[in-house]
Formats: sequence, C-alpha cells, structure tokens
Amino acid sequence: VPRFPMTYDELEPLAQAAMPASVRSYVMGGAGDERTQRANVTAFHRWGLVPRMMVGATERDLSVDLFGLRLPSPLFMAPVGVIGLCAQDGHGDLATARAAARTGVPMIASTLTVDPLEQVAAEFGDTPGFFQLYTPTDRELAESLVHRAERAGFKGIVVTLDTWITGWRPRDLAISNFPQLRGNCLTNYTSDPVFRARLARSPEDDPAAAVAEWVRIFGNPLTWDDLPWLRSITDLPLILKGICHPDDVRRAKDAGVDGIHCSNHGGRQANGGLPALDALPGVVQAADGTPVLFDSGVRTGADIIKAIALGATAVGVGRPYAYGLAYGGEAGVVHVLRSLLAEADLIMAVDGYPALADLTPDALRHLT
Ligand code: HOC
Repeated sequence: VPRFPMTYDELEPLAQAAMPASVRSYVMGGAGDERTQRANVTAFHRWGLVPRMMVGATERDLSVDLFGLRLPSPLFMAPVGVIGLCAQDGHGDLATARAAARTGVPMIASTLTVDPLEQVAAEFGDTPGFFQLYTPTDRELAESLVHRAERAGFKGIVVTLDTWITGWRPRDLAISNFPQLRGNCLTNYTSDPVFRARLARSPEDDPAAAVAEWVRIFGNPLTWDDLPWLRSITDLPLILKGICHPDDVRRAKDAGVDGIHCSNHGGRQANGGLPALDALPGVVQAADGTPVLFDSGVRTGADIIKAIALGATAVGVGRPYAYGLAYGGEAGVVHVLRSLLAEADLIMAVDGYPALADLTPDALRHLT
C-alpha cells in the first residue's frame, strides 16, 4: 500500500514517474513556455485570507446548491480528456467515477473518456455527474451524445468552448504526442450510432478511418449563433466552459445558459493569457447570480477557499486528481479529494468562516 503524499508538490513527481511518457507529457504540459499555466497557480499566492476570531466555528458547512442539487462541498473534478489513461489499467475514468461516488465530489466526465459515458455514469452512485461535450458543432452527433448523457443520468452538460483546436503544446509537439487517440479515448464517438453510421467500415474493422472522421469533425468552433440550437436540445442545465470575459458572460446569460465555467483550460490552450483567477471577479459580477464554476490552478484547500471568496459557486481541480489517479488509482483520487476538503474545512475553522456564505471578497486582501 503506497503512502500517499500529503502535498501536491510531493505528489506531482511521484505521479509523473508512474505514468507512461506520452501520458505524462500530455497531462503535465501546457501551452507555450507554460507561463500561463504557472501563473494560474501563483495567482492564488497573491491573495491572503484575513482570519476572524471568536466566531465559534466549531461546525462548518461546506454544502452548496448547484442547479437544484445539494452538494456536500463546492469541490468538483474538472474534465480531463485523457483521464482514463492516467490509471495503470487504462480505465481511469471508471476509477475516477468511483472516487466521485465515495467522496460526493462530482466528476465532469469528458467526451474523451476511454469507457463509454454510460459505463462511467453507472459508477457515480448517489453523486451527481456532469457530461462535458466536445464537437458540439456537429449537430446530429452532438444531439446524440447529449441525449445519451441524459439517458445515462448525467445532471448537466458542460460545453468546452476553448478547445476546438489544440493549442501550441511544445511537450507534445516534440514527440508527436496524441495519447488520447492512441489510447482509444474516442469510445464515446465510436460507440455512437450517429458516428458509426457515417463510416464505410466499423471502427473495429477500420480504426484509422474512425480517427480520421473524428479529426474532421473536431476542428469546428461553436459560435454564438449556434447557442440557441444548443440550448434547445436539452432541458439539463447547460454550462459554458472557458468563459473569462464579462461580455461573454452576458451573451451566455441572454441565451439562457444555466452556468458559467470560468477557466483557461489549465493553461493548456493559449499561453500569455490572464491567470484564470484574475478573470474570476469580473465573470462573477457579470454573472449576477448565475452560478459560476471555476478551475485552473487550484492545488490546495486554501485555493478552494480563495476562489469561493472571489465569488465562485463551485471550484474544480484537474491535475491534482489526475496525479492522484496515476499514483494510487481510485484510492489516490479519494485521498486527493479528501485532503483538499479537509484542508479547506480546517481553514474555515481556524480563520473563522464557518459557512461558504461567510467567504466574500472582504475576507481577502490582495498582496502587491
Ligand atoms: C487532439 C484533440 O481537454 C486537453 C483536452 C482535450 C484535447 C483534445 C485534443 O488536452 O486539454
């Protein structure tokens, strides 16, 4: 039984050593010289929580209402496209879903899972799960995927807007690295009746043709003109991911979107950008009560608290649980999630903020 590391900095190298080279490079890598990826993390260091005394925070309430669901905490697992391959057995999406069931921390399952979305959803137990949608411009296929997600019991659709094309990722470019394709992360497509009907031969008989068809449909960006259609195809909560500008928030709200996901894809897509945390206050203000999910750079329980204080409704991690999975499988993910929650809870106790509602911008000071 491995002794699980107690900090992200300790976990990271151990997890990286446990991964095959192509998966390691893919997961750890960011865009360009990875300045934005690093800035996402250090942005949290520029905020400090101000402790409050004598409030008797002997009990804390981390629960949160999100899209009509009562969640035990604001923490969620952000979609990680290659998560299946982070596990030694190549089925990390199922292990992650089981960790979601054990911790109550929802998983946003990527379209690019190794196992079909129905099998992932079957592992969620009582924890709600969300489905992240790629290639939404292919309307027929997108509708099929969304309706499969509905039938499988997912509680919301998270549409990633910033990755219709892959960013400049030197680590992957150096080794022509697309582990998600080699590792069969296209199962949600190859198992889809709409996708299969387009192929002359089945994906099992001609996998290369299936990959080529996927590449053909992947590179098309969703536009604002598509949004009314997207809104019309499901009654599930619809969340747009990758939103960092207040005007985009307003346009999304006008189109009837239920949630905004503020993120810069963990710095994986465009280098030279604003740290996602610095975009959060403007997004929250424009959202004006619409739930705001946040990810990019969250590494500690303190980071969760800071993002909440800046107005996030729920806070996601990516690499931390991917590394937990790589190092310790399902138990590793559970360990990472519970450690994050325990640290957040203790900070609320020690610093005298017993409820999430107590965490407002007034609880923070910006360090110059
Ligand atoms: C070639 C396809 O979320 C990531 C993933 C998705 C990438 C799809 C790329 O790498 O950040």
